[in-house]
Amino acid sequence: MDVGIIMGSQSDWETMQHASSILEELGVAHEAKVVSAHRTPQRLYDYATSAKARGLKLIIAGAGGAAHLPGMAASMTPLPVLGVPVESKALSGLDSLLSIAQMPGGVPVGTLAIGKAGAINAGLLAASILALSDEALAGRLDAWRAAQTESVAETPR
Ligand code: RP5
Repeated sequence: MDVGIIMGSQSDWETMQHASSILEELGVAHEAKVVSAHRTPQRLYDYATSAKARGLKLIIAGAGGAAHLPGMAASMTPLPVLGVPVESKALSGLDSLLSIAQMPGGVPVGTLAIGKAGAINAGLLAASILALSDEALAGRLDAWRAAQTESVAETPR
């Protein structure tokens, strides 16, 4: 398993499934788990502290509102953590974005855009990081990008 996708709630899966789909498309081995910083702190501790030893290379963490999950995970693992701010009901994800992006110097979280776009880009970014040491994956990623470029019509329909 190369990538661990974690999310604060079952309700985040609607967003985070897009990270999973991209990794699936690119043939990157991954797992997805619900791990809440607030409701299941022991599960978070166990997940983050064992991630590297289990062989994970990178974590994608999505959460909404008071979104502590990515930052807390980053504090307990040396693996790169990509954070996805999930769109919240009260503040449309601005709270999630600021919670995830505004980490103190010393504990980095690579923060993506709010919602679906952020989840897709977290998957693509994870793939491009892993592709640095995986030529076959680099080839699949190049093909994915070429197909995306090809799909953009020059003339609007
Ligand atoms: C956060 O609270 C989760 O990441 C989720 O985005 C948000 C709402 O969770 P639920 O009340 O839907 O479980 O911890």
